[in-house]
Amino acid sequence: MNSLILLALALGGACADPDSYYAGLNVSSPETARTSLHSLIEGHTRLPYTSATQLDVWTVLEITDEDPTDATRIIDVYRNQSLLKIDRDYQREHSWPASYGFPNDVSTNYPYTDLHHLHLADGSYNASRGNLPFDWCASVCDERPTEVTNGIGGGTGAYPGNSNWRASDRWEVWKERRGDIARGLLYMDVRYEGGSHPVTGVAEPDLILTNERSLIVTSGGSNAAVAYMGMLSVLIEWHELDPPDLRDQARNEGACAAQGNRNPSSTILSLWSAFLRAAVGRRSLRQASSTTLAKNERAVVSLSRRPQLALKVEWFHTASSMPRPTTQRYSRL
Ligand SMILES: [Ca+2]
Ligand SMILES: [Ca+2]
Repeated sequence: MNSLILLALALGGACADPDSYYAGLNVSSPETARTSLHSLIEGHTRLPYTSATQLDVWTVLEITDEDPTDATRIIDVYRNQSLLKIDRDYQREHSWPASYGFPNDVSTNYPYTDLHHLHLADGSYNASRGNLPFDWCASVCDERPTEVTNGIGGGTGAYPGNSNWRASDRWEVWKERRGDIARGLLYMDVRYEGGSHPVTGVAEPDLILTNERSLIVTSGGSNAAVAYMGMLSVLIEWHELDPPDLRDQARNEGACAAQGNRNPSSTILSLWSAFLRAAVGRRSLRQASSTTLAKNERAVVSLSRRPQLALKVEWFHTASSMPRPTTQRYSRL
């Protein structure tokens, strides 16, 4: 029995049954879907970032990011190395940089230790990424190659290959992990909507994904009321190009077992994609008038509840590369 299952069995609770977890979802409109999703995923239990006596972020990440072929090792997110846990020669990467909205490791800071957006990362790559927004990096970029681990990664010299790419204003995640990163940030946008934690009453920031670079600024001192990260259109694209797989599911289950809430983007792919395009994108457009969605795409979403939690989603692409109108139907994974 692997470490993740042991952790889930030990902690159980809200994570035992996804259908029950999402039973309160109201999909009557994209807006109510967003609001009800937020209600379902807010109020999680905060783990300490580092603790000698309690379950902490280190322990859970070393389970969720475990090398599936060797339980004594982890695989780091950007360099794709398999590294021994006992050496702990890696760092904890805030994919939503803590400097954008929640800078300090204090006991009242929920996003700082939120497992859904934390990954284990090679220290030099973590430093190179810094707090750069995520974006495509097709020209004038430096390569940060991956290593071959379990048959994926490796190779250098040609864009995009299997490499991460960096410029002074952007970081492009390599192809196997770009969806993983995107889903963490998409979760953060919906999880943190301002207001206060429903159990502890602690004030929380409103974290918002945007395409407007001028909004993405560091926040000193304590948590910001509102903070931005991007690029929204790219992250939605990455989520769809690199959909959830067994690693994402393991991460979701492990994080939920530990802190008590799920990342819907790893569970309800179809709803999440359509919902983001319609609700997150639309809201972001209202807040930043110069923001545009990627590639002329416009979502028209129809969500309906079939028996149980099965969801039907249709949307019409207006991208020039696709027939129009095109209807795609998805069911819940
Ligand atoms: Ca992936
Ligand atoms: Ca938000």
